Amino acid sequence: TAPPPPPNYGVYLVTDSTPAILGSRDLVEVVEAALRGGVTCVQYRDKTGAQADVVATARRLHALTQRFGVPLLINDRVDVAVEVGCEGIHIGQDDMNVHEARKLVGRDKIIGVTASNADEAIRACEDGADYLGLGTVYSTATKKDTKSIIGPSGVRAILKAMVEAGHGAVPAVCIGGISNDNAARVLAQTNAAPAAKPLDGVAVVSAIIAADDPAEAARHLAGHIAVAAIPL
Ligand code: TZP
Ligand code: MG
Repeated sequence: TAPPPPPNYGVYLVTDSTPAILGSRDLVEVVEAALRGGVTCVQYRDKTGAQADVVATARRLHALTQRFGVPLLINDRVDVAVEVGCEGIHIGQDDMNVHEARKLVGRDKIIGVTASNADEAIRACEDGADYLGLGTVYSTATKKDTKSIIGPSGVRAILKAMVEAGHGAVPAVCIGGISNDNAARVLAQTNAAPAAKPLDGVAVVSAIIAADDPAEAARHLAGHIAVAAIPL
């Protein structure tokens, strides 16, 4: 069979199951609303759930994302992705490396890597990452990460370094503290001419998962992406 089309990373939703962000709602229902609103890619991120629960939720999410024709990636837990047979994984700098992950998931799955500087980004590209998440852009309660706050200028610098190292074709999104209030500004600052390479989208957690109306939040973000001339 033909390989699946390359994913659209425009409005990239990363999930969070903690009460502080999800509240008492059902994650799968929130993700369904977000998909109706226009989310183009979903990463299931659960750092603490028991394996059996995470596998069960991942299966429900995968049934849902398949209905919408959107890829489902699993954060860190490569074994879950393999068991569920979803489209790929996302790993950070402290997780297994891309080579090991590739052996486990296979050639046809998507491997995303978080990078907070040019060295990490270029190494990930050389190791065969399929896309990069660049950040943390702004400090955020969702990830208590104070050492790698890079701002739009840091994202721009990484994109430039990627192009200079010959990896301009690797898709990239930014992540960390992106909201409906600042998304347009972040995209404008990052992609302003002469951009080495524009971002392919923005990744958010709380802007959608914690929103009163996740569908409306996703729709709003999709509007910013469209204005930034990123094809959806
Ligand atoms: N990686 C870098 S920042 C972050 C992750 C998973 C969390 C982003 O959450 P939010 O709520 O979109 O700021
Ligand atoms: Mg990780």
